[in-house]
Amino acid sequence: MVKRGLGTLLVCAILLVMPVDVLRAAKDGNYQYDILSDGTAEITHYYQPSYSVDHLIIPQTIDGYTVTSIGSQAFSSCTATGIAIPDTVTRIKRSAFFTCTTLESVSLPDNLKTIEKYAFYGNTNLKRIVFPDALEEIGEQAFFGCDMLDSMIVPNSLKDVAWQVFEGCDSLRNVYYKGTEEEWATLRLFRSNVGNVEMQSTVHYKFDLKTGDTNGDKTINMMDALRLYAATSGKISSEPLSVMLSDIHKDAQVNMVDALELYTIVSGA
Ligand SMILES: [Ca+2]
Ligand SMILES: [Ca+2]
Repeated sequence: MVKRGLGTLLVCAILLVMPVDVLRAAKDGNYQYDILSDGTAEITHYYQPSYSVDHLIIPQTIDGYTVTSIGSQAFSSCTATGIAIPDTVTRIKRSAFFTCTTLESVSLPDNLKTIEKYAFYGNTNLKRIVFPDALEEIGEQAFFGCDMLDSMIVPNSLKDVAWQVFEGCDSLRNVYYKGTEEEWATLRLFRSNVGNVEMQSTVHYKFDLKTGDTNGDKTINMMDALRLYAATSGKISSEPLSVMLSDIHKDAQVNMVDALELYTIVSGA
């Protein structure tokens, strides 16, 4: 009787430690994933292929399930130079892209709300980052040691910033903030950083350059498409800001494909 009681207790204990929001796990190609309780998918592991992948585009759906979450450590030590995360993703979990030391550019999803702790920790080649307008929180040391990061765009939707998010980002020089100076002061983005990241970088307030507005005149038209074409075909030297905001095709690289896509959009073709 006691034995049976213990058995029941053990089963209960096992059920208690099982994650309740995961219905089942599966694998499709290079991606291992869990199906969450809302019927969407979380990528839990990426199996790197034997051939090198330069620019990795993470799919919006796997086996018909919409990808909404990048799981803990899913892409840690990934060797791609660019990664595009689909707009369906709202959460990037702890250490998801931990020490991806070859990663130079990442395209974050438009609907991203949360970047958990250590998410991009030690991405020593990451140069720029555009945080999307939906972003609300960034966890501790999320970009710790990204020592090539030189500029970033920060939305005023961001409210919750943990400590030492940009510790060791010694190359950071320009922060383009979409809010006011007063909002910036309450955000405390560089909270608890030990180094002098805050002192050496300039914050530009009320930044409102839109994606695709490559000449910065507040409208997006054929002139922008032509300018982007010229920039990506080497006819004019590209400006960092318009480059940062010209990944129309969202594959973590700015090239002639983006110019053609912008041309198609503005010409209504
Ligand atoms: Ca324009
Ligand atoms: Ca692109």
